[in-house]
Amino acid sequence: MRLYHCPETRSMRTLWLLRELQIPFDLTEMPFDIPVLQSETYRAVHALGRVPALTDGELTLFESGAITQYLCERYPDRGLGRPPGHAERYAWLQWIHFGETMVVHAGALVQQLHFIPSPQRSETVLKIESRRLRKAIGMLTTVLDGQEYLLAGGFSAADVSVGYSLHLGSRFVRLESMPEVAAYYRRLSERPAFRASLPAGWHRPIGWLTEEFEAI
Ligand SMILES: N[C@@H](CCC(=O)N[C@@H](CS)C(=O)NCC(=O)O)C(=O)O
Repeated sequence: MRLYHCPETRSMRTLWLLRELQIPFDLTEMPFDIPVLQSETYRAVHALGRVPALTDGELTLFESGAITQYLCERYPDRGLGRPPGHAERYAWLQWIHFGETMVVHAGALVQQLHFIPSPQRSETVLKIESRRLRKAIGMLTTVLDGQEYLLAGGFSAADVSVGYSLHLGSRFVRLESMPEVAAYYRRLSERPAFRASLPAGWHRPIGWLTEEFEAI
C-alpha cells in the first residue's frame, strides 16, 4: 500500500488514519507544489494531480472520504469504521463527508491568504468563508456536549476526517469561544498518530494564522 501525500493537505487524513490503523504502508511525500503535482509521473497516479491518492496492489483510489471507507472496510477488526447494519453506520458516513464541508471554507481562506497576492484578494470572500467556516465548526458543539468523540461508540475514522478539517480551520477560527470543540481538538491533537502525521519539526506558529486573519 502506498500513500501519496503533501504535508498538511487533505492527505494528512489518510496518513493519520493509516497510523491509527497501525498497518504497514509506503509513503511518497511531495511538496505542495503545482509542477510536482502536475508532473507526468504523478498524473499517472491521479489524473488531476491532487492528493491524497492511495495504491493497494492493482487498486488506485483518490478522494479522502472514499479512501477512509476503503481502509476501514479492509481492516474491520481495528474498529475505526462502522460497517453496514451497525447502529452508527449513517452517522459515521455523515461525519466522514462533513469533513469536506468544513474544509472547503478553510481551503478558500488558505487560497486567498497564501496563493493570491494581496491586491487581488477579496475581502468579501474572506468574510463569507470565515463566517461559513465558523458556523460549520460551531455545529460540532451540540454533538460534543457530553460526548468525547463524534460517535457515542467512541473514536472512529469520522474523527480523523473532521479532526483534520478542524486542525486547518483552527487557523482561522478561535476555538476558545466553543469550549467543547476546543477540548475535542486538544484530545485529537494529543493522539500519537495525529502528532506523527504533522510535518517533521512542526510547531504551531505564534498566533497561528488567526492574528493576521483577524486584522483583515
Ligand atoms: N475532495 C478531495 C479533494 C482533494 C484536493 O483537492 N486536494 C488538494 C490538497 S488539500 C490538492 O491536491 N490540490 C491541488 C490542486 O488543486 O491542484 C479529497 O478529499 O481528497
